[in-house]
Amino acid sequence: MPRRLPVLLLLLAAFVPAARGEGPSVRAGHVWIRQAPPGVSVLAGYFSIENLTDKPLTLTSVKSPDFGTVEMHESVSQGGTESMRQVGEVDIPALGSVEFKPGGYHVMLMQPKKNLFAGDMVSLTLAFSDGSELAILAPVRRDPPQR
Ligand SMILES: [Cu+2]
Repeated sequence: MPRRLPVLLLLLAAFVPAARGEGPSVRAGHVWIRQAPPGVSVLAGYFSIENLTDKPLTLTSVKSPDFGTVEMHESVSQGGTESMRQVGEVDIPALGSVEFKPGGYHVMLMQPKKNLFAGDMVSLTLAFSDGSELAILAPVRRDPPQR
């Protein structure tokens, strides 16, 4: 029954603005991506996320149009050995924040679609458990930004 489709689309259109009207639930800061050494096609990205709501939130995914795959990782040191593991999600406490930084949480940006150098900007989209998304622009840098 093809005549049903326009009605469904109208309903969806009516719902989307309502969901957006609640304002941002998160804020990002200290955003940067470390330029990869020559010959390395995996980059690490860092940022802090602040939960502006009074309810716990979960960061459920990070995506970028400039990379084939983006994973969330956590660096762990065990018995003097540094390693990292993939994490499916990261909790951000109510009115709290989480830091993605060297030696801790980071995003692993893999399968780059172009060469990226210091000064380039990468767009990232962070998705959260409340259905909200945050689009951020991350500068590629050789060194961490000054705090
Ligand atoms: Cu990693």
